[in-house]
Amino acid sequence: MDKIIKVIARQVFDSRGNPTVEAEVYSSKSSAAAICPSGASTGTYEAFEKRDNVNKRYLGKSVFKAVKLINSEISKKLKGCSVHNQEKIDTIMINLDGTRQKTKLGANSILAVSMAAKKLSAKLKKVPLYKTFLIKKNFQLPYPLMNIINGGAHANNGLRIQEFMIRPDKAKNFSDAMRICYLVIKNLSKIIKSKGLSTSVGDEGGFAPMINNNNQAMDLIVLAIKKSGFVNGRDVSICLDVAANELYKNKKYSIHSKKYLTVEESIKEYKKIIKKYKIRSIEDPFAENDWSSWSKLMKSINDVQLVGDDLYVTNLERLKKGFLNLSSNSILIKLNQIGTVSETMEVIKFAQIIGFKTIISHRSGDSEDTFIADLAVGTNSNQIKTGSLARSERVAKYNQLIRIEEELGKKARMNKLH
Ligand code: 2PG
Ligand code: MG
Repeated sequence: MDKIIKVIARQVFDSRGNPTVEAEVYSSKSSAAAICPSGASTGTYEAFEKRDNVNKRYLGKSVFKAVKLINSEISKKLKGCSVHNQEKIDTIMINLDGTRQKTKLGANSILAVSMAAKKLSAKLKKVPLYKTFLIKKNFQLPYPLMNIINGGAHANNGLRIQEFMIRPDKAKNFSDAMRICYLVIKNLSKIIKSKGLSTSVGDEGGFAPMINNNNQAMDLIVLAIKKSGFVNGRDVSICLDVAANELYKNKKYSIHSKKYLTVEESIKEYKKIIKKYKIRSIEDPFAENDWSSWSKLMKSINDVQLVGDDLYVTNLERLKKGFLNLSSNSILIKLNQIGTVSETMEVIKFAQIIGFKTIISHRSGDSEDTFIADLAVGTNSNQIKTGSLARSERVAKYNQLIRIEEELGKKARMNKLH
């Protein structure tokens, strides 16, 4: 039996330059490491991210306490446990923590260990990581949701909506999906430049030009799609992450302009832009506790993917509530919102049983770790959201999917959108 002999951790840095946790799990034969990502527009109900807070040497952001907990308590508890028993490993850590939101150990320490153990198990079994999740054959590649214009908390341009994404709906395979996105992004760059705007990028690799009007951003994307020889809404579609938690005050929303509108008025505006820009997917259109507005929107639109991110925070209880309330039809999956691989798998399984689309996602603060690319294929998740074709921490996930597609060869299939 392959047993864990020790776990060690260290403080490394994420793509925003902030400290984060890397954990390395050892058996007698081998070891594997994983890095925990970190969000900016976080939901209230996410699992807790442990930072030192008082350590002025790192502006309070260091993670030495989390690292120490892994090196001492977690390592001691996991010693002797089978590397291949992921549920047991995760349960031991969940129990050791003992809190609802993992506030004692921190989800950043627990998740880094959980992912590293999963990687080590695959390595020892000599199988690719993606083959160790739900699906054992007939693997499907996800559609990329590429965030090509950044706003909200991910840029400082004043754009209300956080993410303007494209999805290559008519892609024949994953490499073709990459080619389509590549063309649109390169044309978008030219268009932005020709308007005298900056082509520098935001936290997720999308352009962050100094424009502050949602429609202006979408006009640029429509033009780029057209210039690339594609039809908006058919070959490529525009998808949004509103991250509406950040735009909510006194039951009103400032999504569509700086002005705060009622829910009814906001829905009216949503319907207008859905029609005008042929938007196929909207994530977090309303705030995390505003369940009734989600259901109102669900009832008033057809054929649009409504994705719960801050609403569900990859949490089974919240997903069940959303299902019963008819709040959405899709869920964004982020490992560090819940804190272990096993709990993430439980949520994905349930979501797929109730007919929700599962979309695997990066965080705005991410790393070279490509775990989520394998997770997307290994769960036949419909889409993956991992930024634009810029910044290596984003591109790394896409490159891993290209490798997986190549390895699957003729057996590789693209997921189905409808
Ligand atoms: C989101 C994510 C990832 P963050 O809101 O979907 O794009 O952002 O990691 O900042 O929460
Ligand atoms: Mg989101």
